[in-house]
Amino acid sequence: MITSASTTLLVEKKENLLILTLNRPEKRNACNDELILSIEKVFDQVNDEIKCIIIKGNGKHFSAGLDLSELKERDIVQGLQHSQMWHRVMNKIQFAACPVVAVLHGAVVGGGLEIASACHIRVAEKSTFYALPEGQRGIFVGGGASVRLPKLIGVARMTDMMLTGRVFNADEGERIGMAQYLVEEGAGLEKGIELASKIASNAGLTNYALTHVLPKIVDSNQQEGLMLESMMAAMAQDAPEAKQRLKDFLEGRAKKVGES
Ligand code: 1HE
Repeated sequence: MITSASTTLLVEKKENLLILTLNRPEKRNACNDELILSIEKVFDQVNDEIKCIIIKGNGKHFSAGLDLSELKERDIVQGLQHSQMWHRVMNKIQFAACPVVAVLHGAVVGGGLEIASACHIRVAEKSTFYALPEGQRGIFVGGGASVRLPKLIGVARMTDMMLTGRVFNADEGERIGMAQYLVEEGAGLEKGIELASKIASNAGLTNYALTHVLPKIVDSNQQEGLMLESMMAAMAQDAPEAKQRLKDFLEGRAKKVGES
């Protein structure tokens, strides 16, 4: 059984899905070390039984980011180590054993946006807003936003958010690539579960290729990227599950594109 080390993170198993809830609503799910390390402990326990993970927030907001009350008297080395601790945990989300869906509402700011951008798919309810208040607080992002966020929204938009404190609302966020799905208030979890169930029905190797190999292809130069793609394509098509799925389609047993 997968368990949480702290009440700041709730864990619920729903068939082959795992639903994680950031649970410090009185502090707007501000992420203290206890919460971040609890996320790591849960991801360390994920086994083959779990096919997709959902992360959401309890209360009015997804997350207010780093718990600023813990950012007091760190020296430079401690600051580096703290940022690298976040990097380690965000990598565990991005390179988890299965895909991860974020369900967003309210504030998705600072470190909250870093958690969301480490996930593979983002569903946003209408109340969602995105910001990087680090710029105004006199600090810098430290949880991987400078690597992951420009891939979603572009360098210029991230720079604007930090230089000017620009806040994007849910509609704008969906248009610029923060979230792939925009849903009515309160409908995020249902949509997240619907998507997670589809993801869970894919061949494991396809999901692995998308979450572990695609990011490496994107970070490669063209020649290396194309070779990685060819190798992944060859491995995927050779798997018995792929052969069965292709046979099912050719013999009329599989769904057509667009059929649910
Ligand atoms: C907090 C935090 C926090 C709330 N750390 N305690 N993040 C920020 O700069 C965002 C700061 N937070 C806000 O702008 C607002 O709280 C919200 C817009 C997110 C929500 O507003 P609201 O009106 O719903 O809540 P609130 O009344 O502001 O906050 C409720 C309580 O949560 C209050 O504490 P209380 O004891 O007075 O009740 C707040 O102090 C507390 N709280 N946000 C600590 N962030 C890996 S590096 C990442 C770097 C960053 O993430 S920097 C960005 C930090």
